Amino acid sequence: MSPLPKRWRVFDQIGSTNDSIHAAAAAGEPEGTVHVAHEQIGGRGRLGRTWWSPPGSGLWMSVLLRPKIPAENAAGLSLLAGLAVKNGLRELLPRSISLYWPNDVYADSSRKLGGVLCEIRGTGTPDYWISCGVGLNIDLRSADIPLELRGRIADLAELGCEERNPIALGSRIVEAFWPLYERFQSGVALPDLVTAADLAHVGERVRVDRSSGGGETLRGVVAGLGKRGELLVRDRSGKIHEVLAGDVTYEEASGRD
Ligand code: BT5
Repeated sequence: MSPLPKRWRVFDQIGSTNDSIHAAAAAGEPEGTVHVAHEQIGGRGRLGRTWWSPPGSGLWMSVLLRPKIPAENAAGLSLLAGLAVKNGLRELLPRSISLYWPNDVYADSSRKLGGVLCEIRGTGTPDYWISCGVGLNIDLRSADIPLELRGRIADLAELGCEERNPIALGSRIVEAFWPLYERFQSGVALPDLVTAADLAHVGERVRVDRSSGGGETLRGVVAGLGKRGELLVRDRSGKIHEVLAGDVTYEEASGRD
């Protein structure tokens, strides 16, 4: 059986559960420690973005991972966590939701339901940990949705999910994650765990902004996943590029980031 987390801690209000997991990790807490908050007032996404986490409306959860694989191979864990969200919710939803590289879960092609933020800290293998944060909108009906998110987000309630308890939903996701995580650590390549059928965007046109690394914008079509979880993008000349970082925009759905 998978070592399901025994250590769940629930906060009423917190800055970010990713931060509290980092603090717990620094204090020596074991792998599998899980923090869930009713509300986050400093929830964050990637690249300094804000993650809106209103009270009682979603699952705001972080899991402490202490992977045994080299830190440079751990980037794929974010996508594995996204797959765990998709798989963990499968039985609760009338139709499946969409997973987009590197960390997004969408209700349909343009409305975001949730996201994953894996942050790595420490001094390198084996002395590192990951705070794996999952944000998932459960029921936003009583929340005042910020203007910039209106029409761009979705929640589980509208998709017909009757389970609204964040702990129950979080448990399903962690349960779905653990076997994937163990197989990944035992050497199974990421594309064998996250297949083309799991990804919503294979064949879609994509634009990758690589300006933060000093590179030019790349345009092409998603060809699949590389061994370490990199996005493979085929440009017009047929050349395959490996995208490890960078801001990806799927051009068939312009509202996405
Ligand atoms: C993500 O970032 O999608 C990762 C989100 C991870 C949130 C969890 S909650 C528990 C843990 N603690 C944290 O502080 N974070 C993690 P990214 O791909 O950068 O997407 C961020 C973008 O999503 C924002 O710029 C908004 O456009 C949009 N967004 C913000 N809040 C949202 C929400 N509640 N639902 C849907 N979209 C949202």
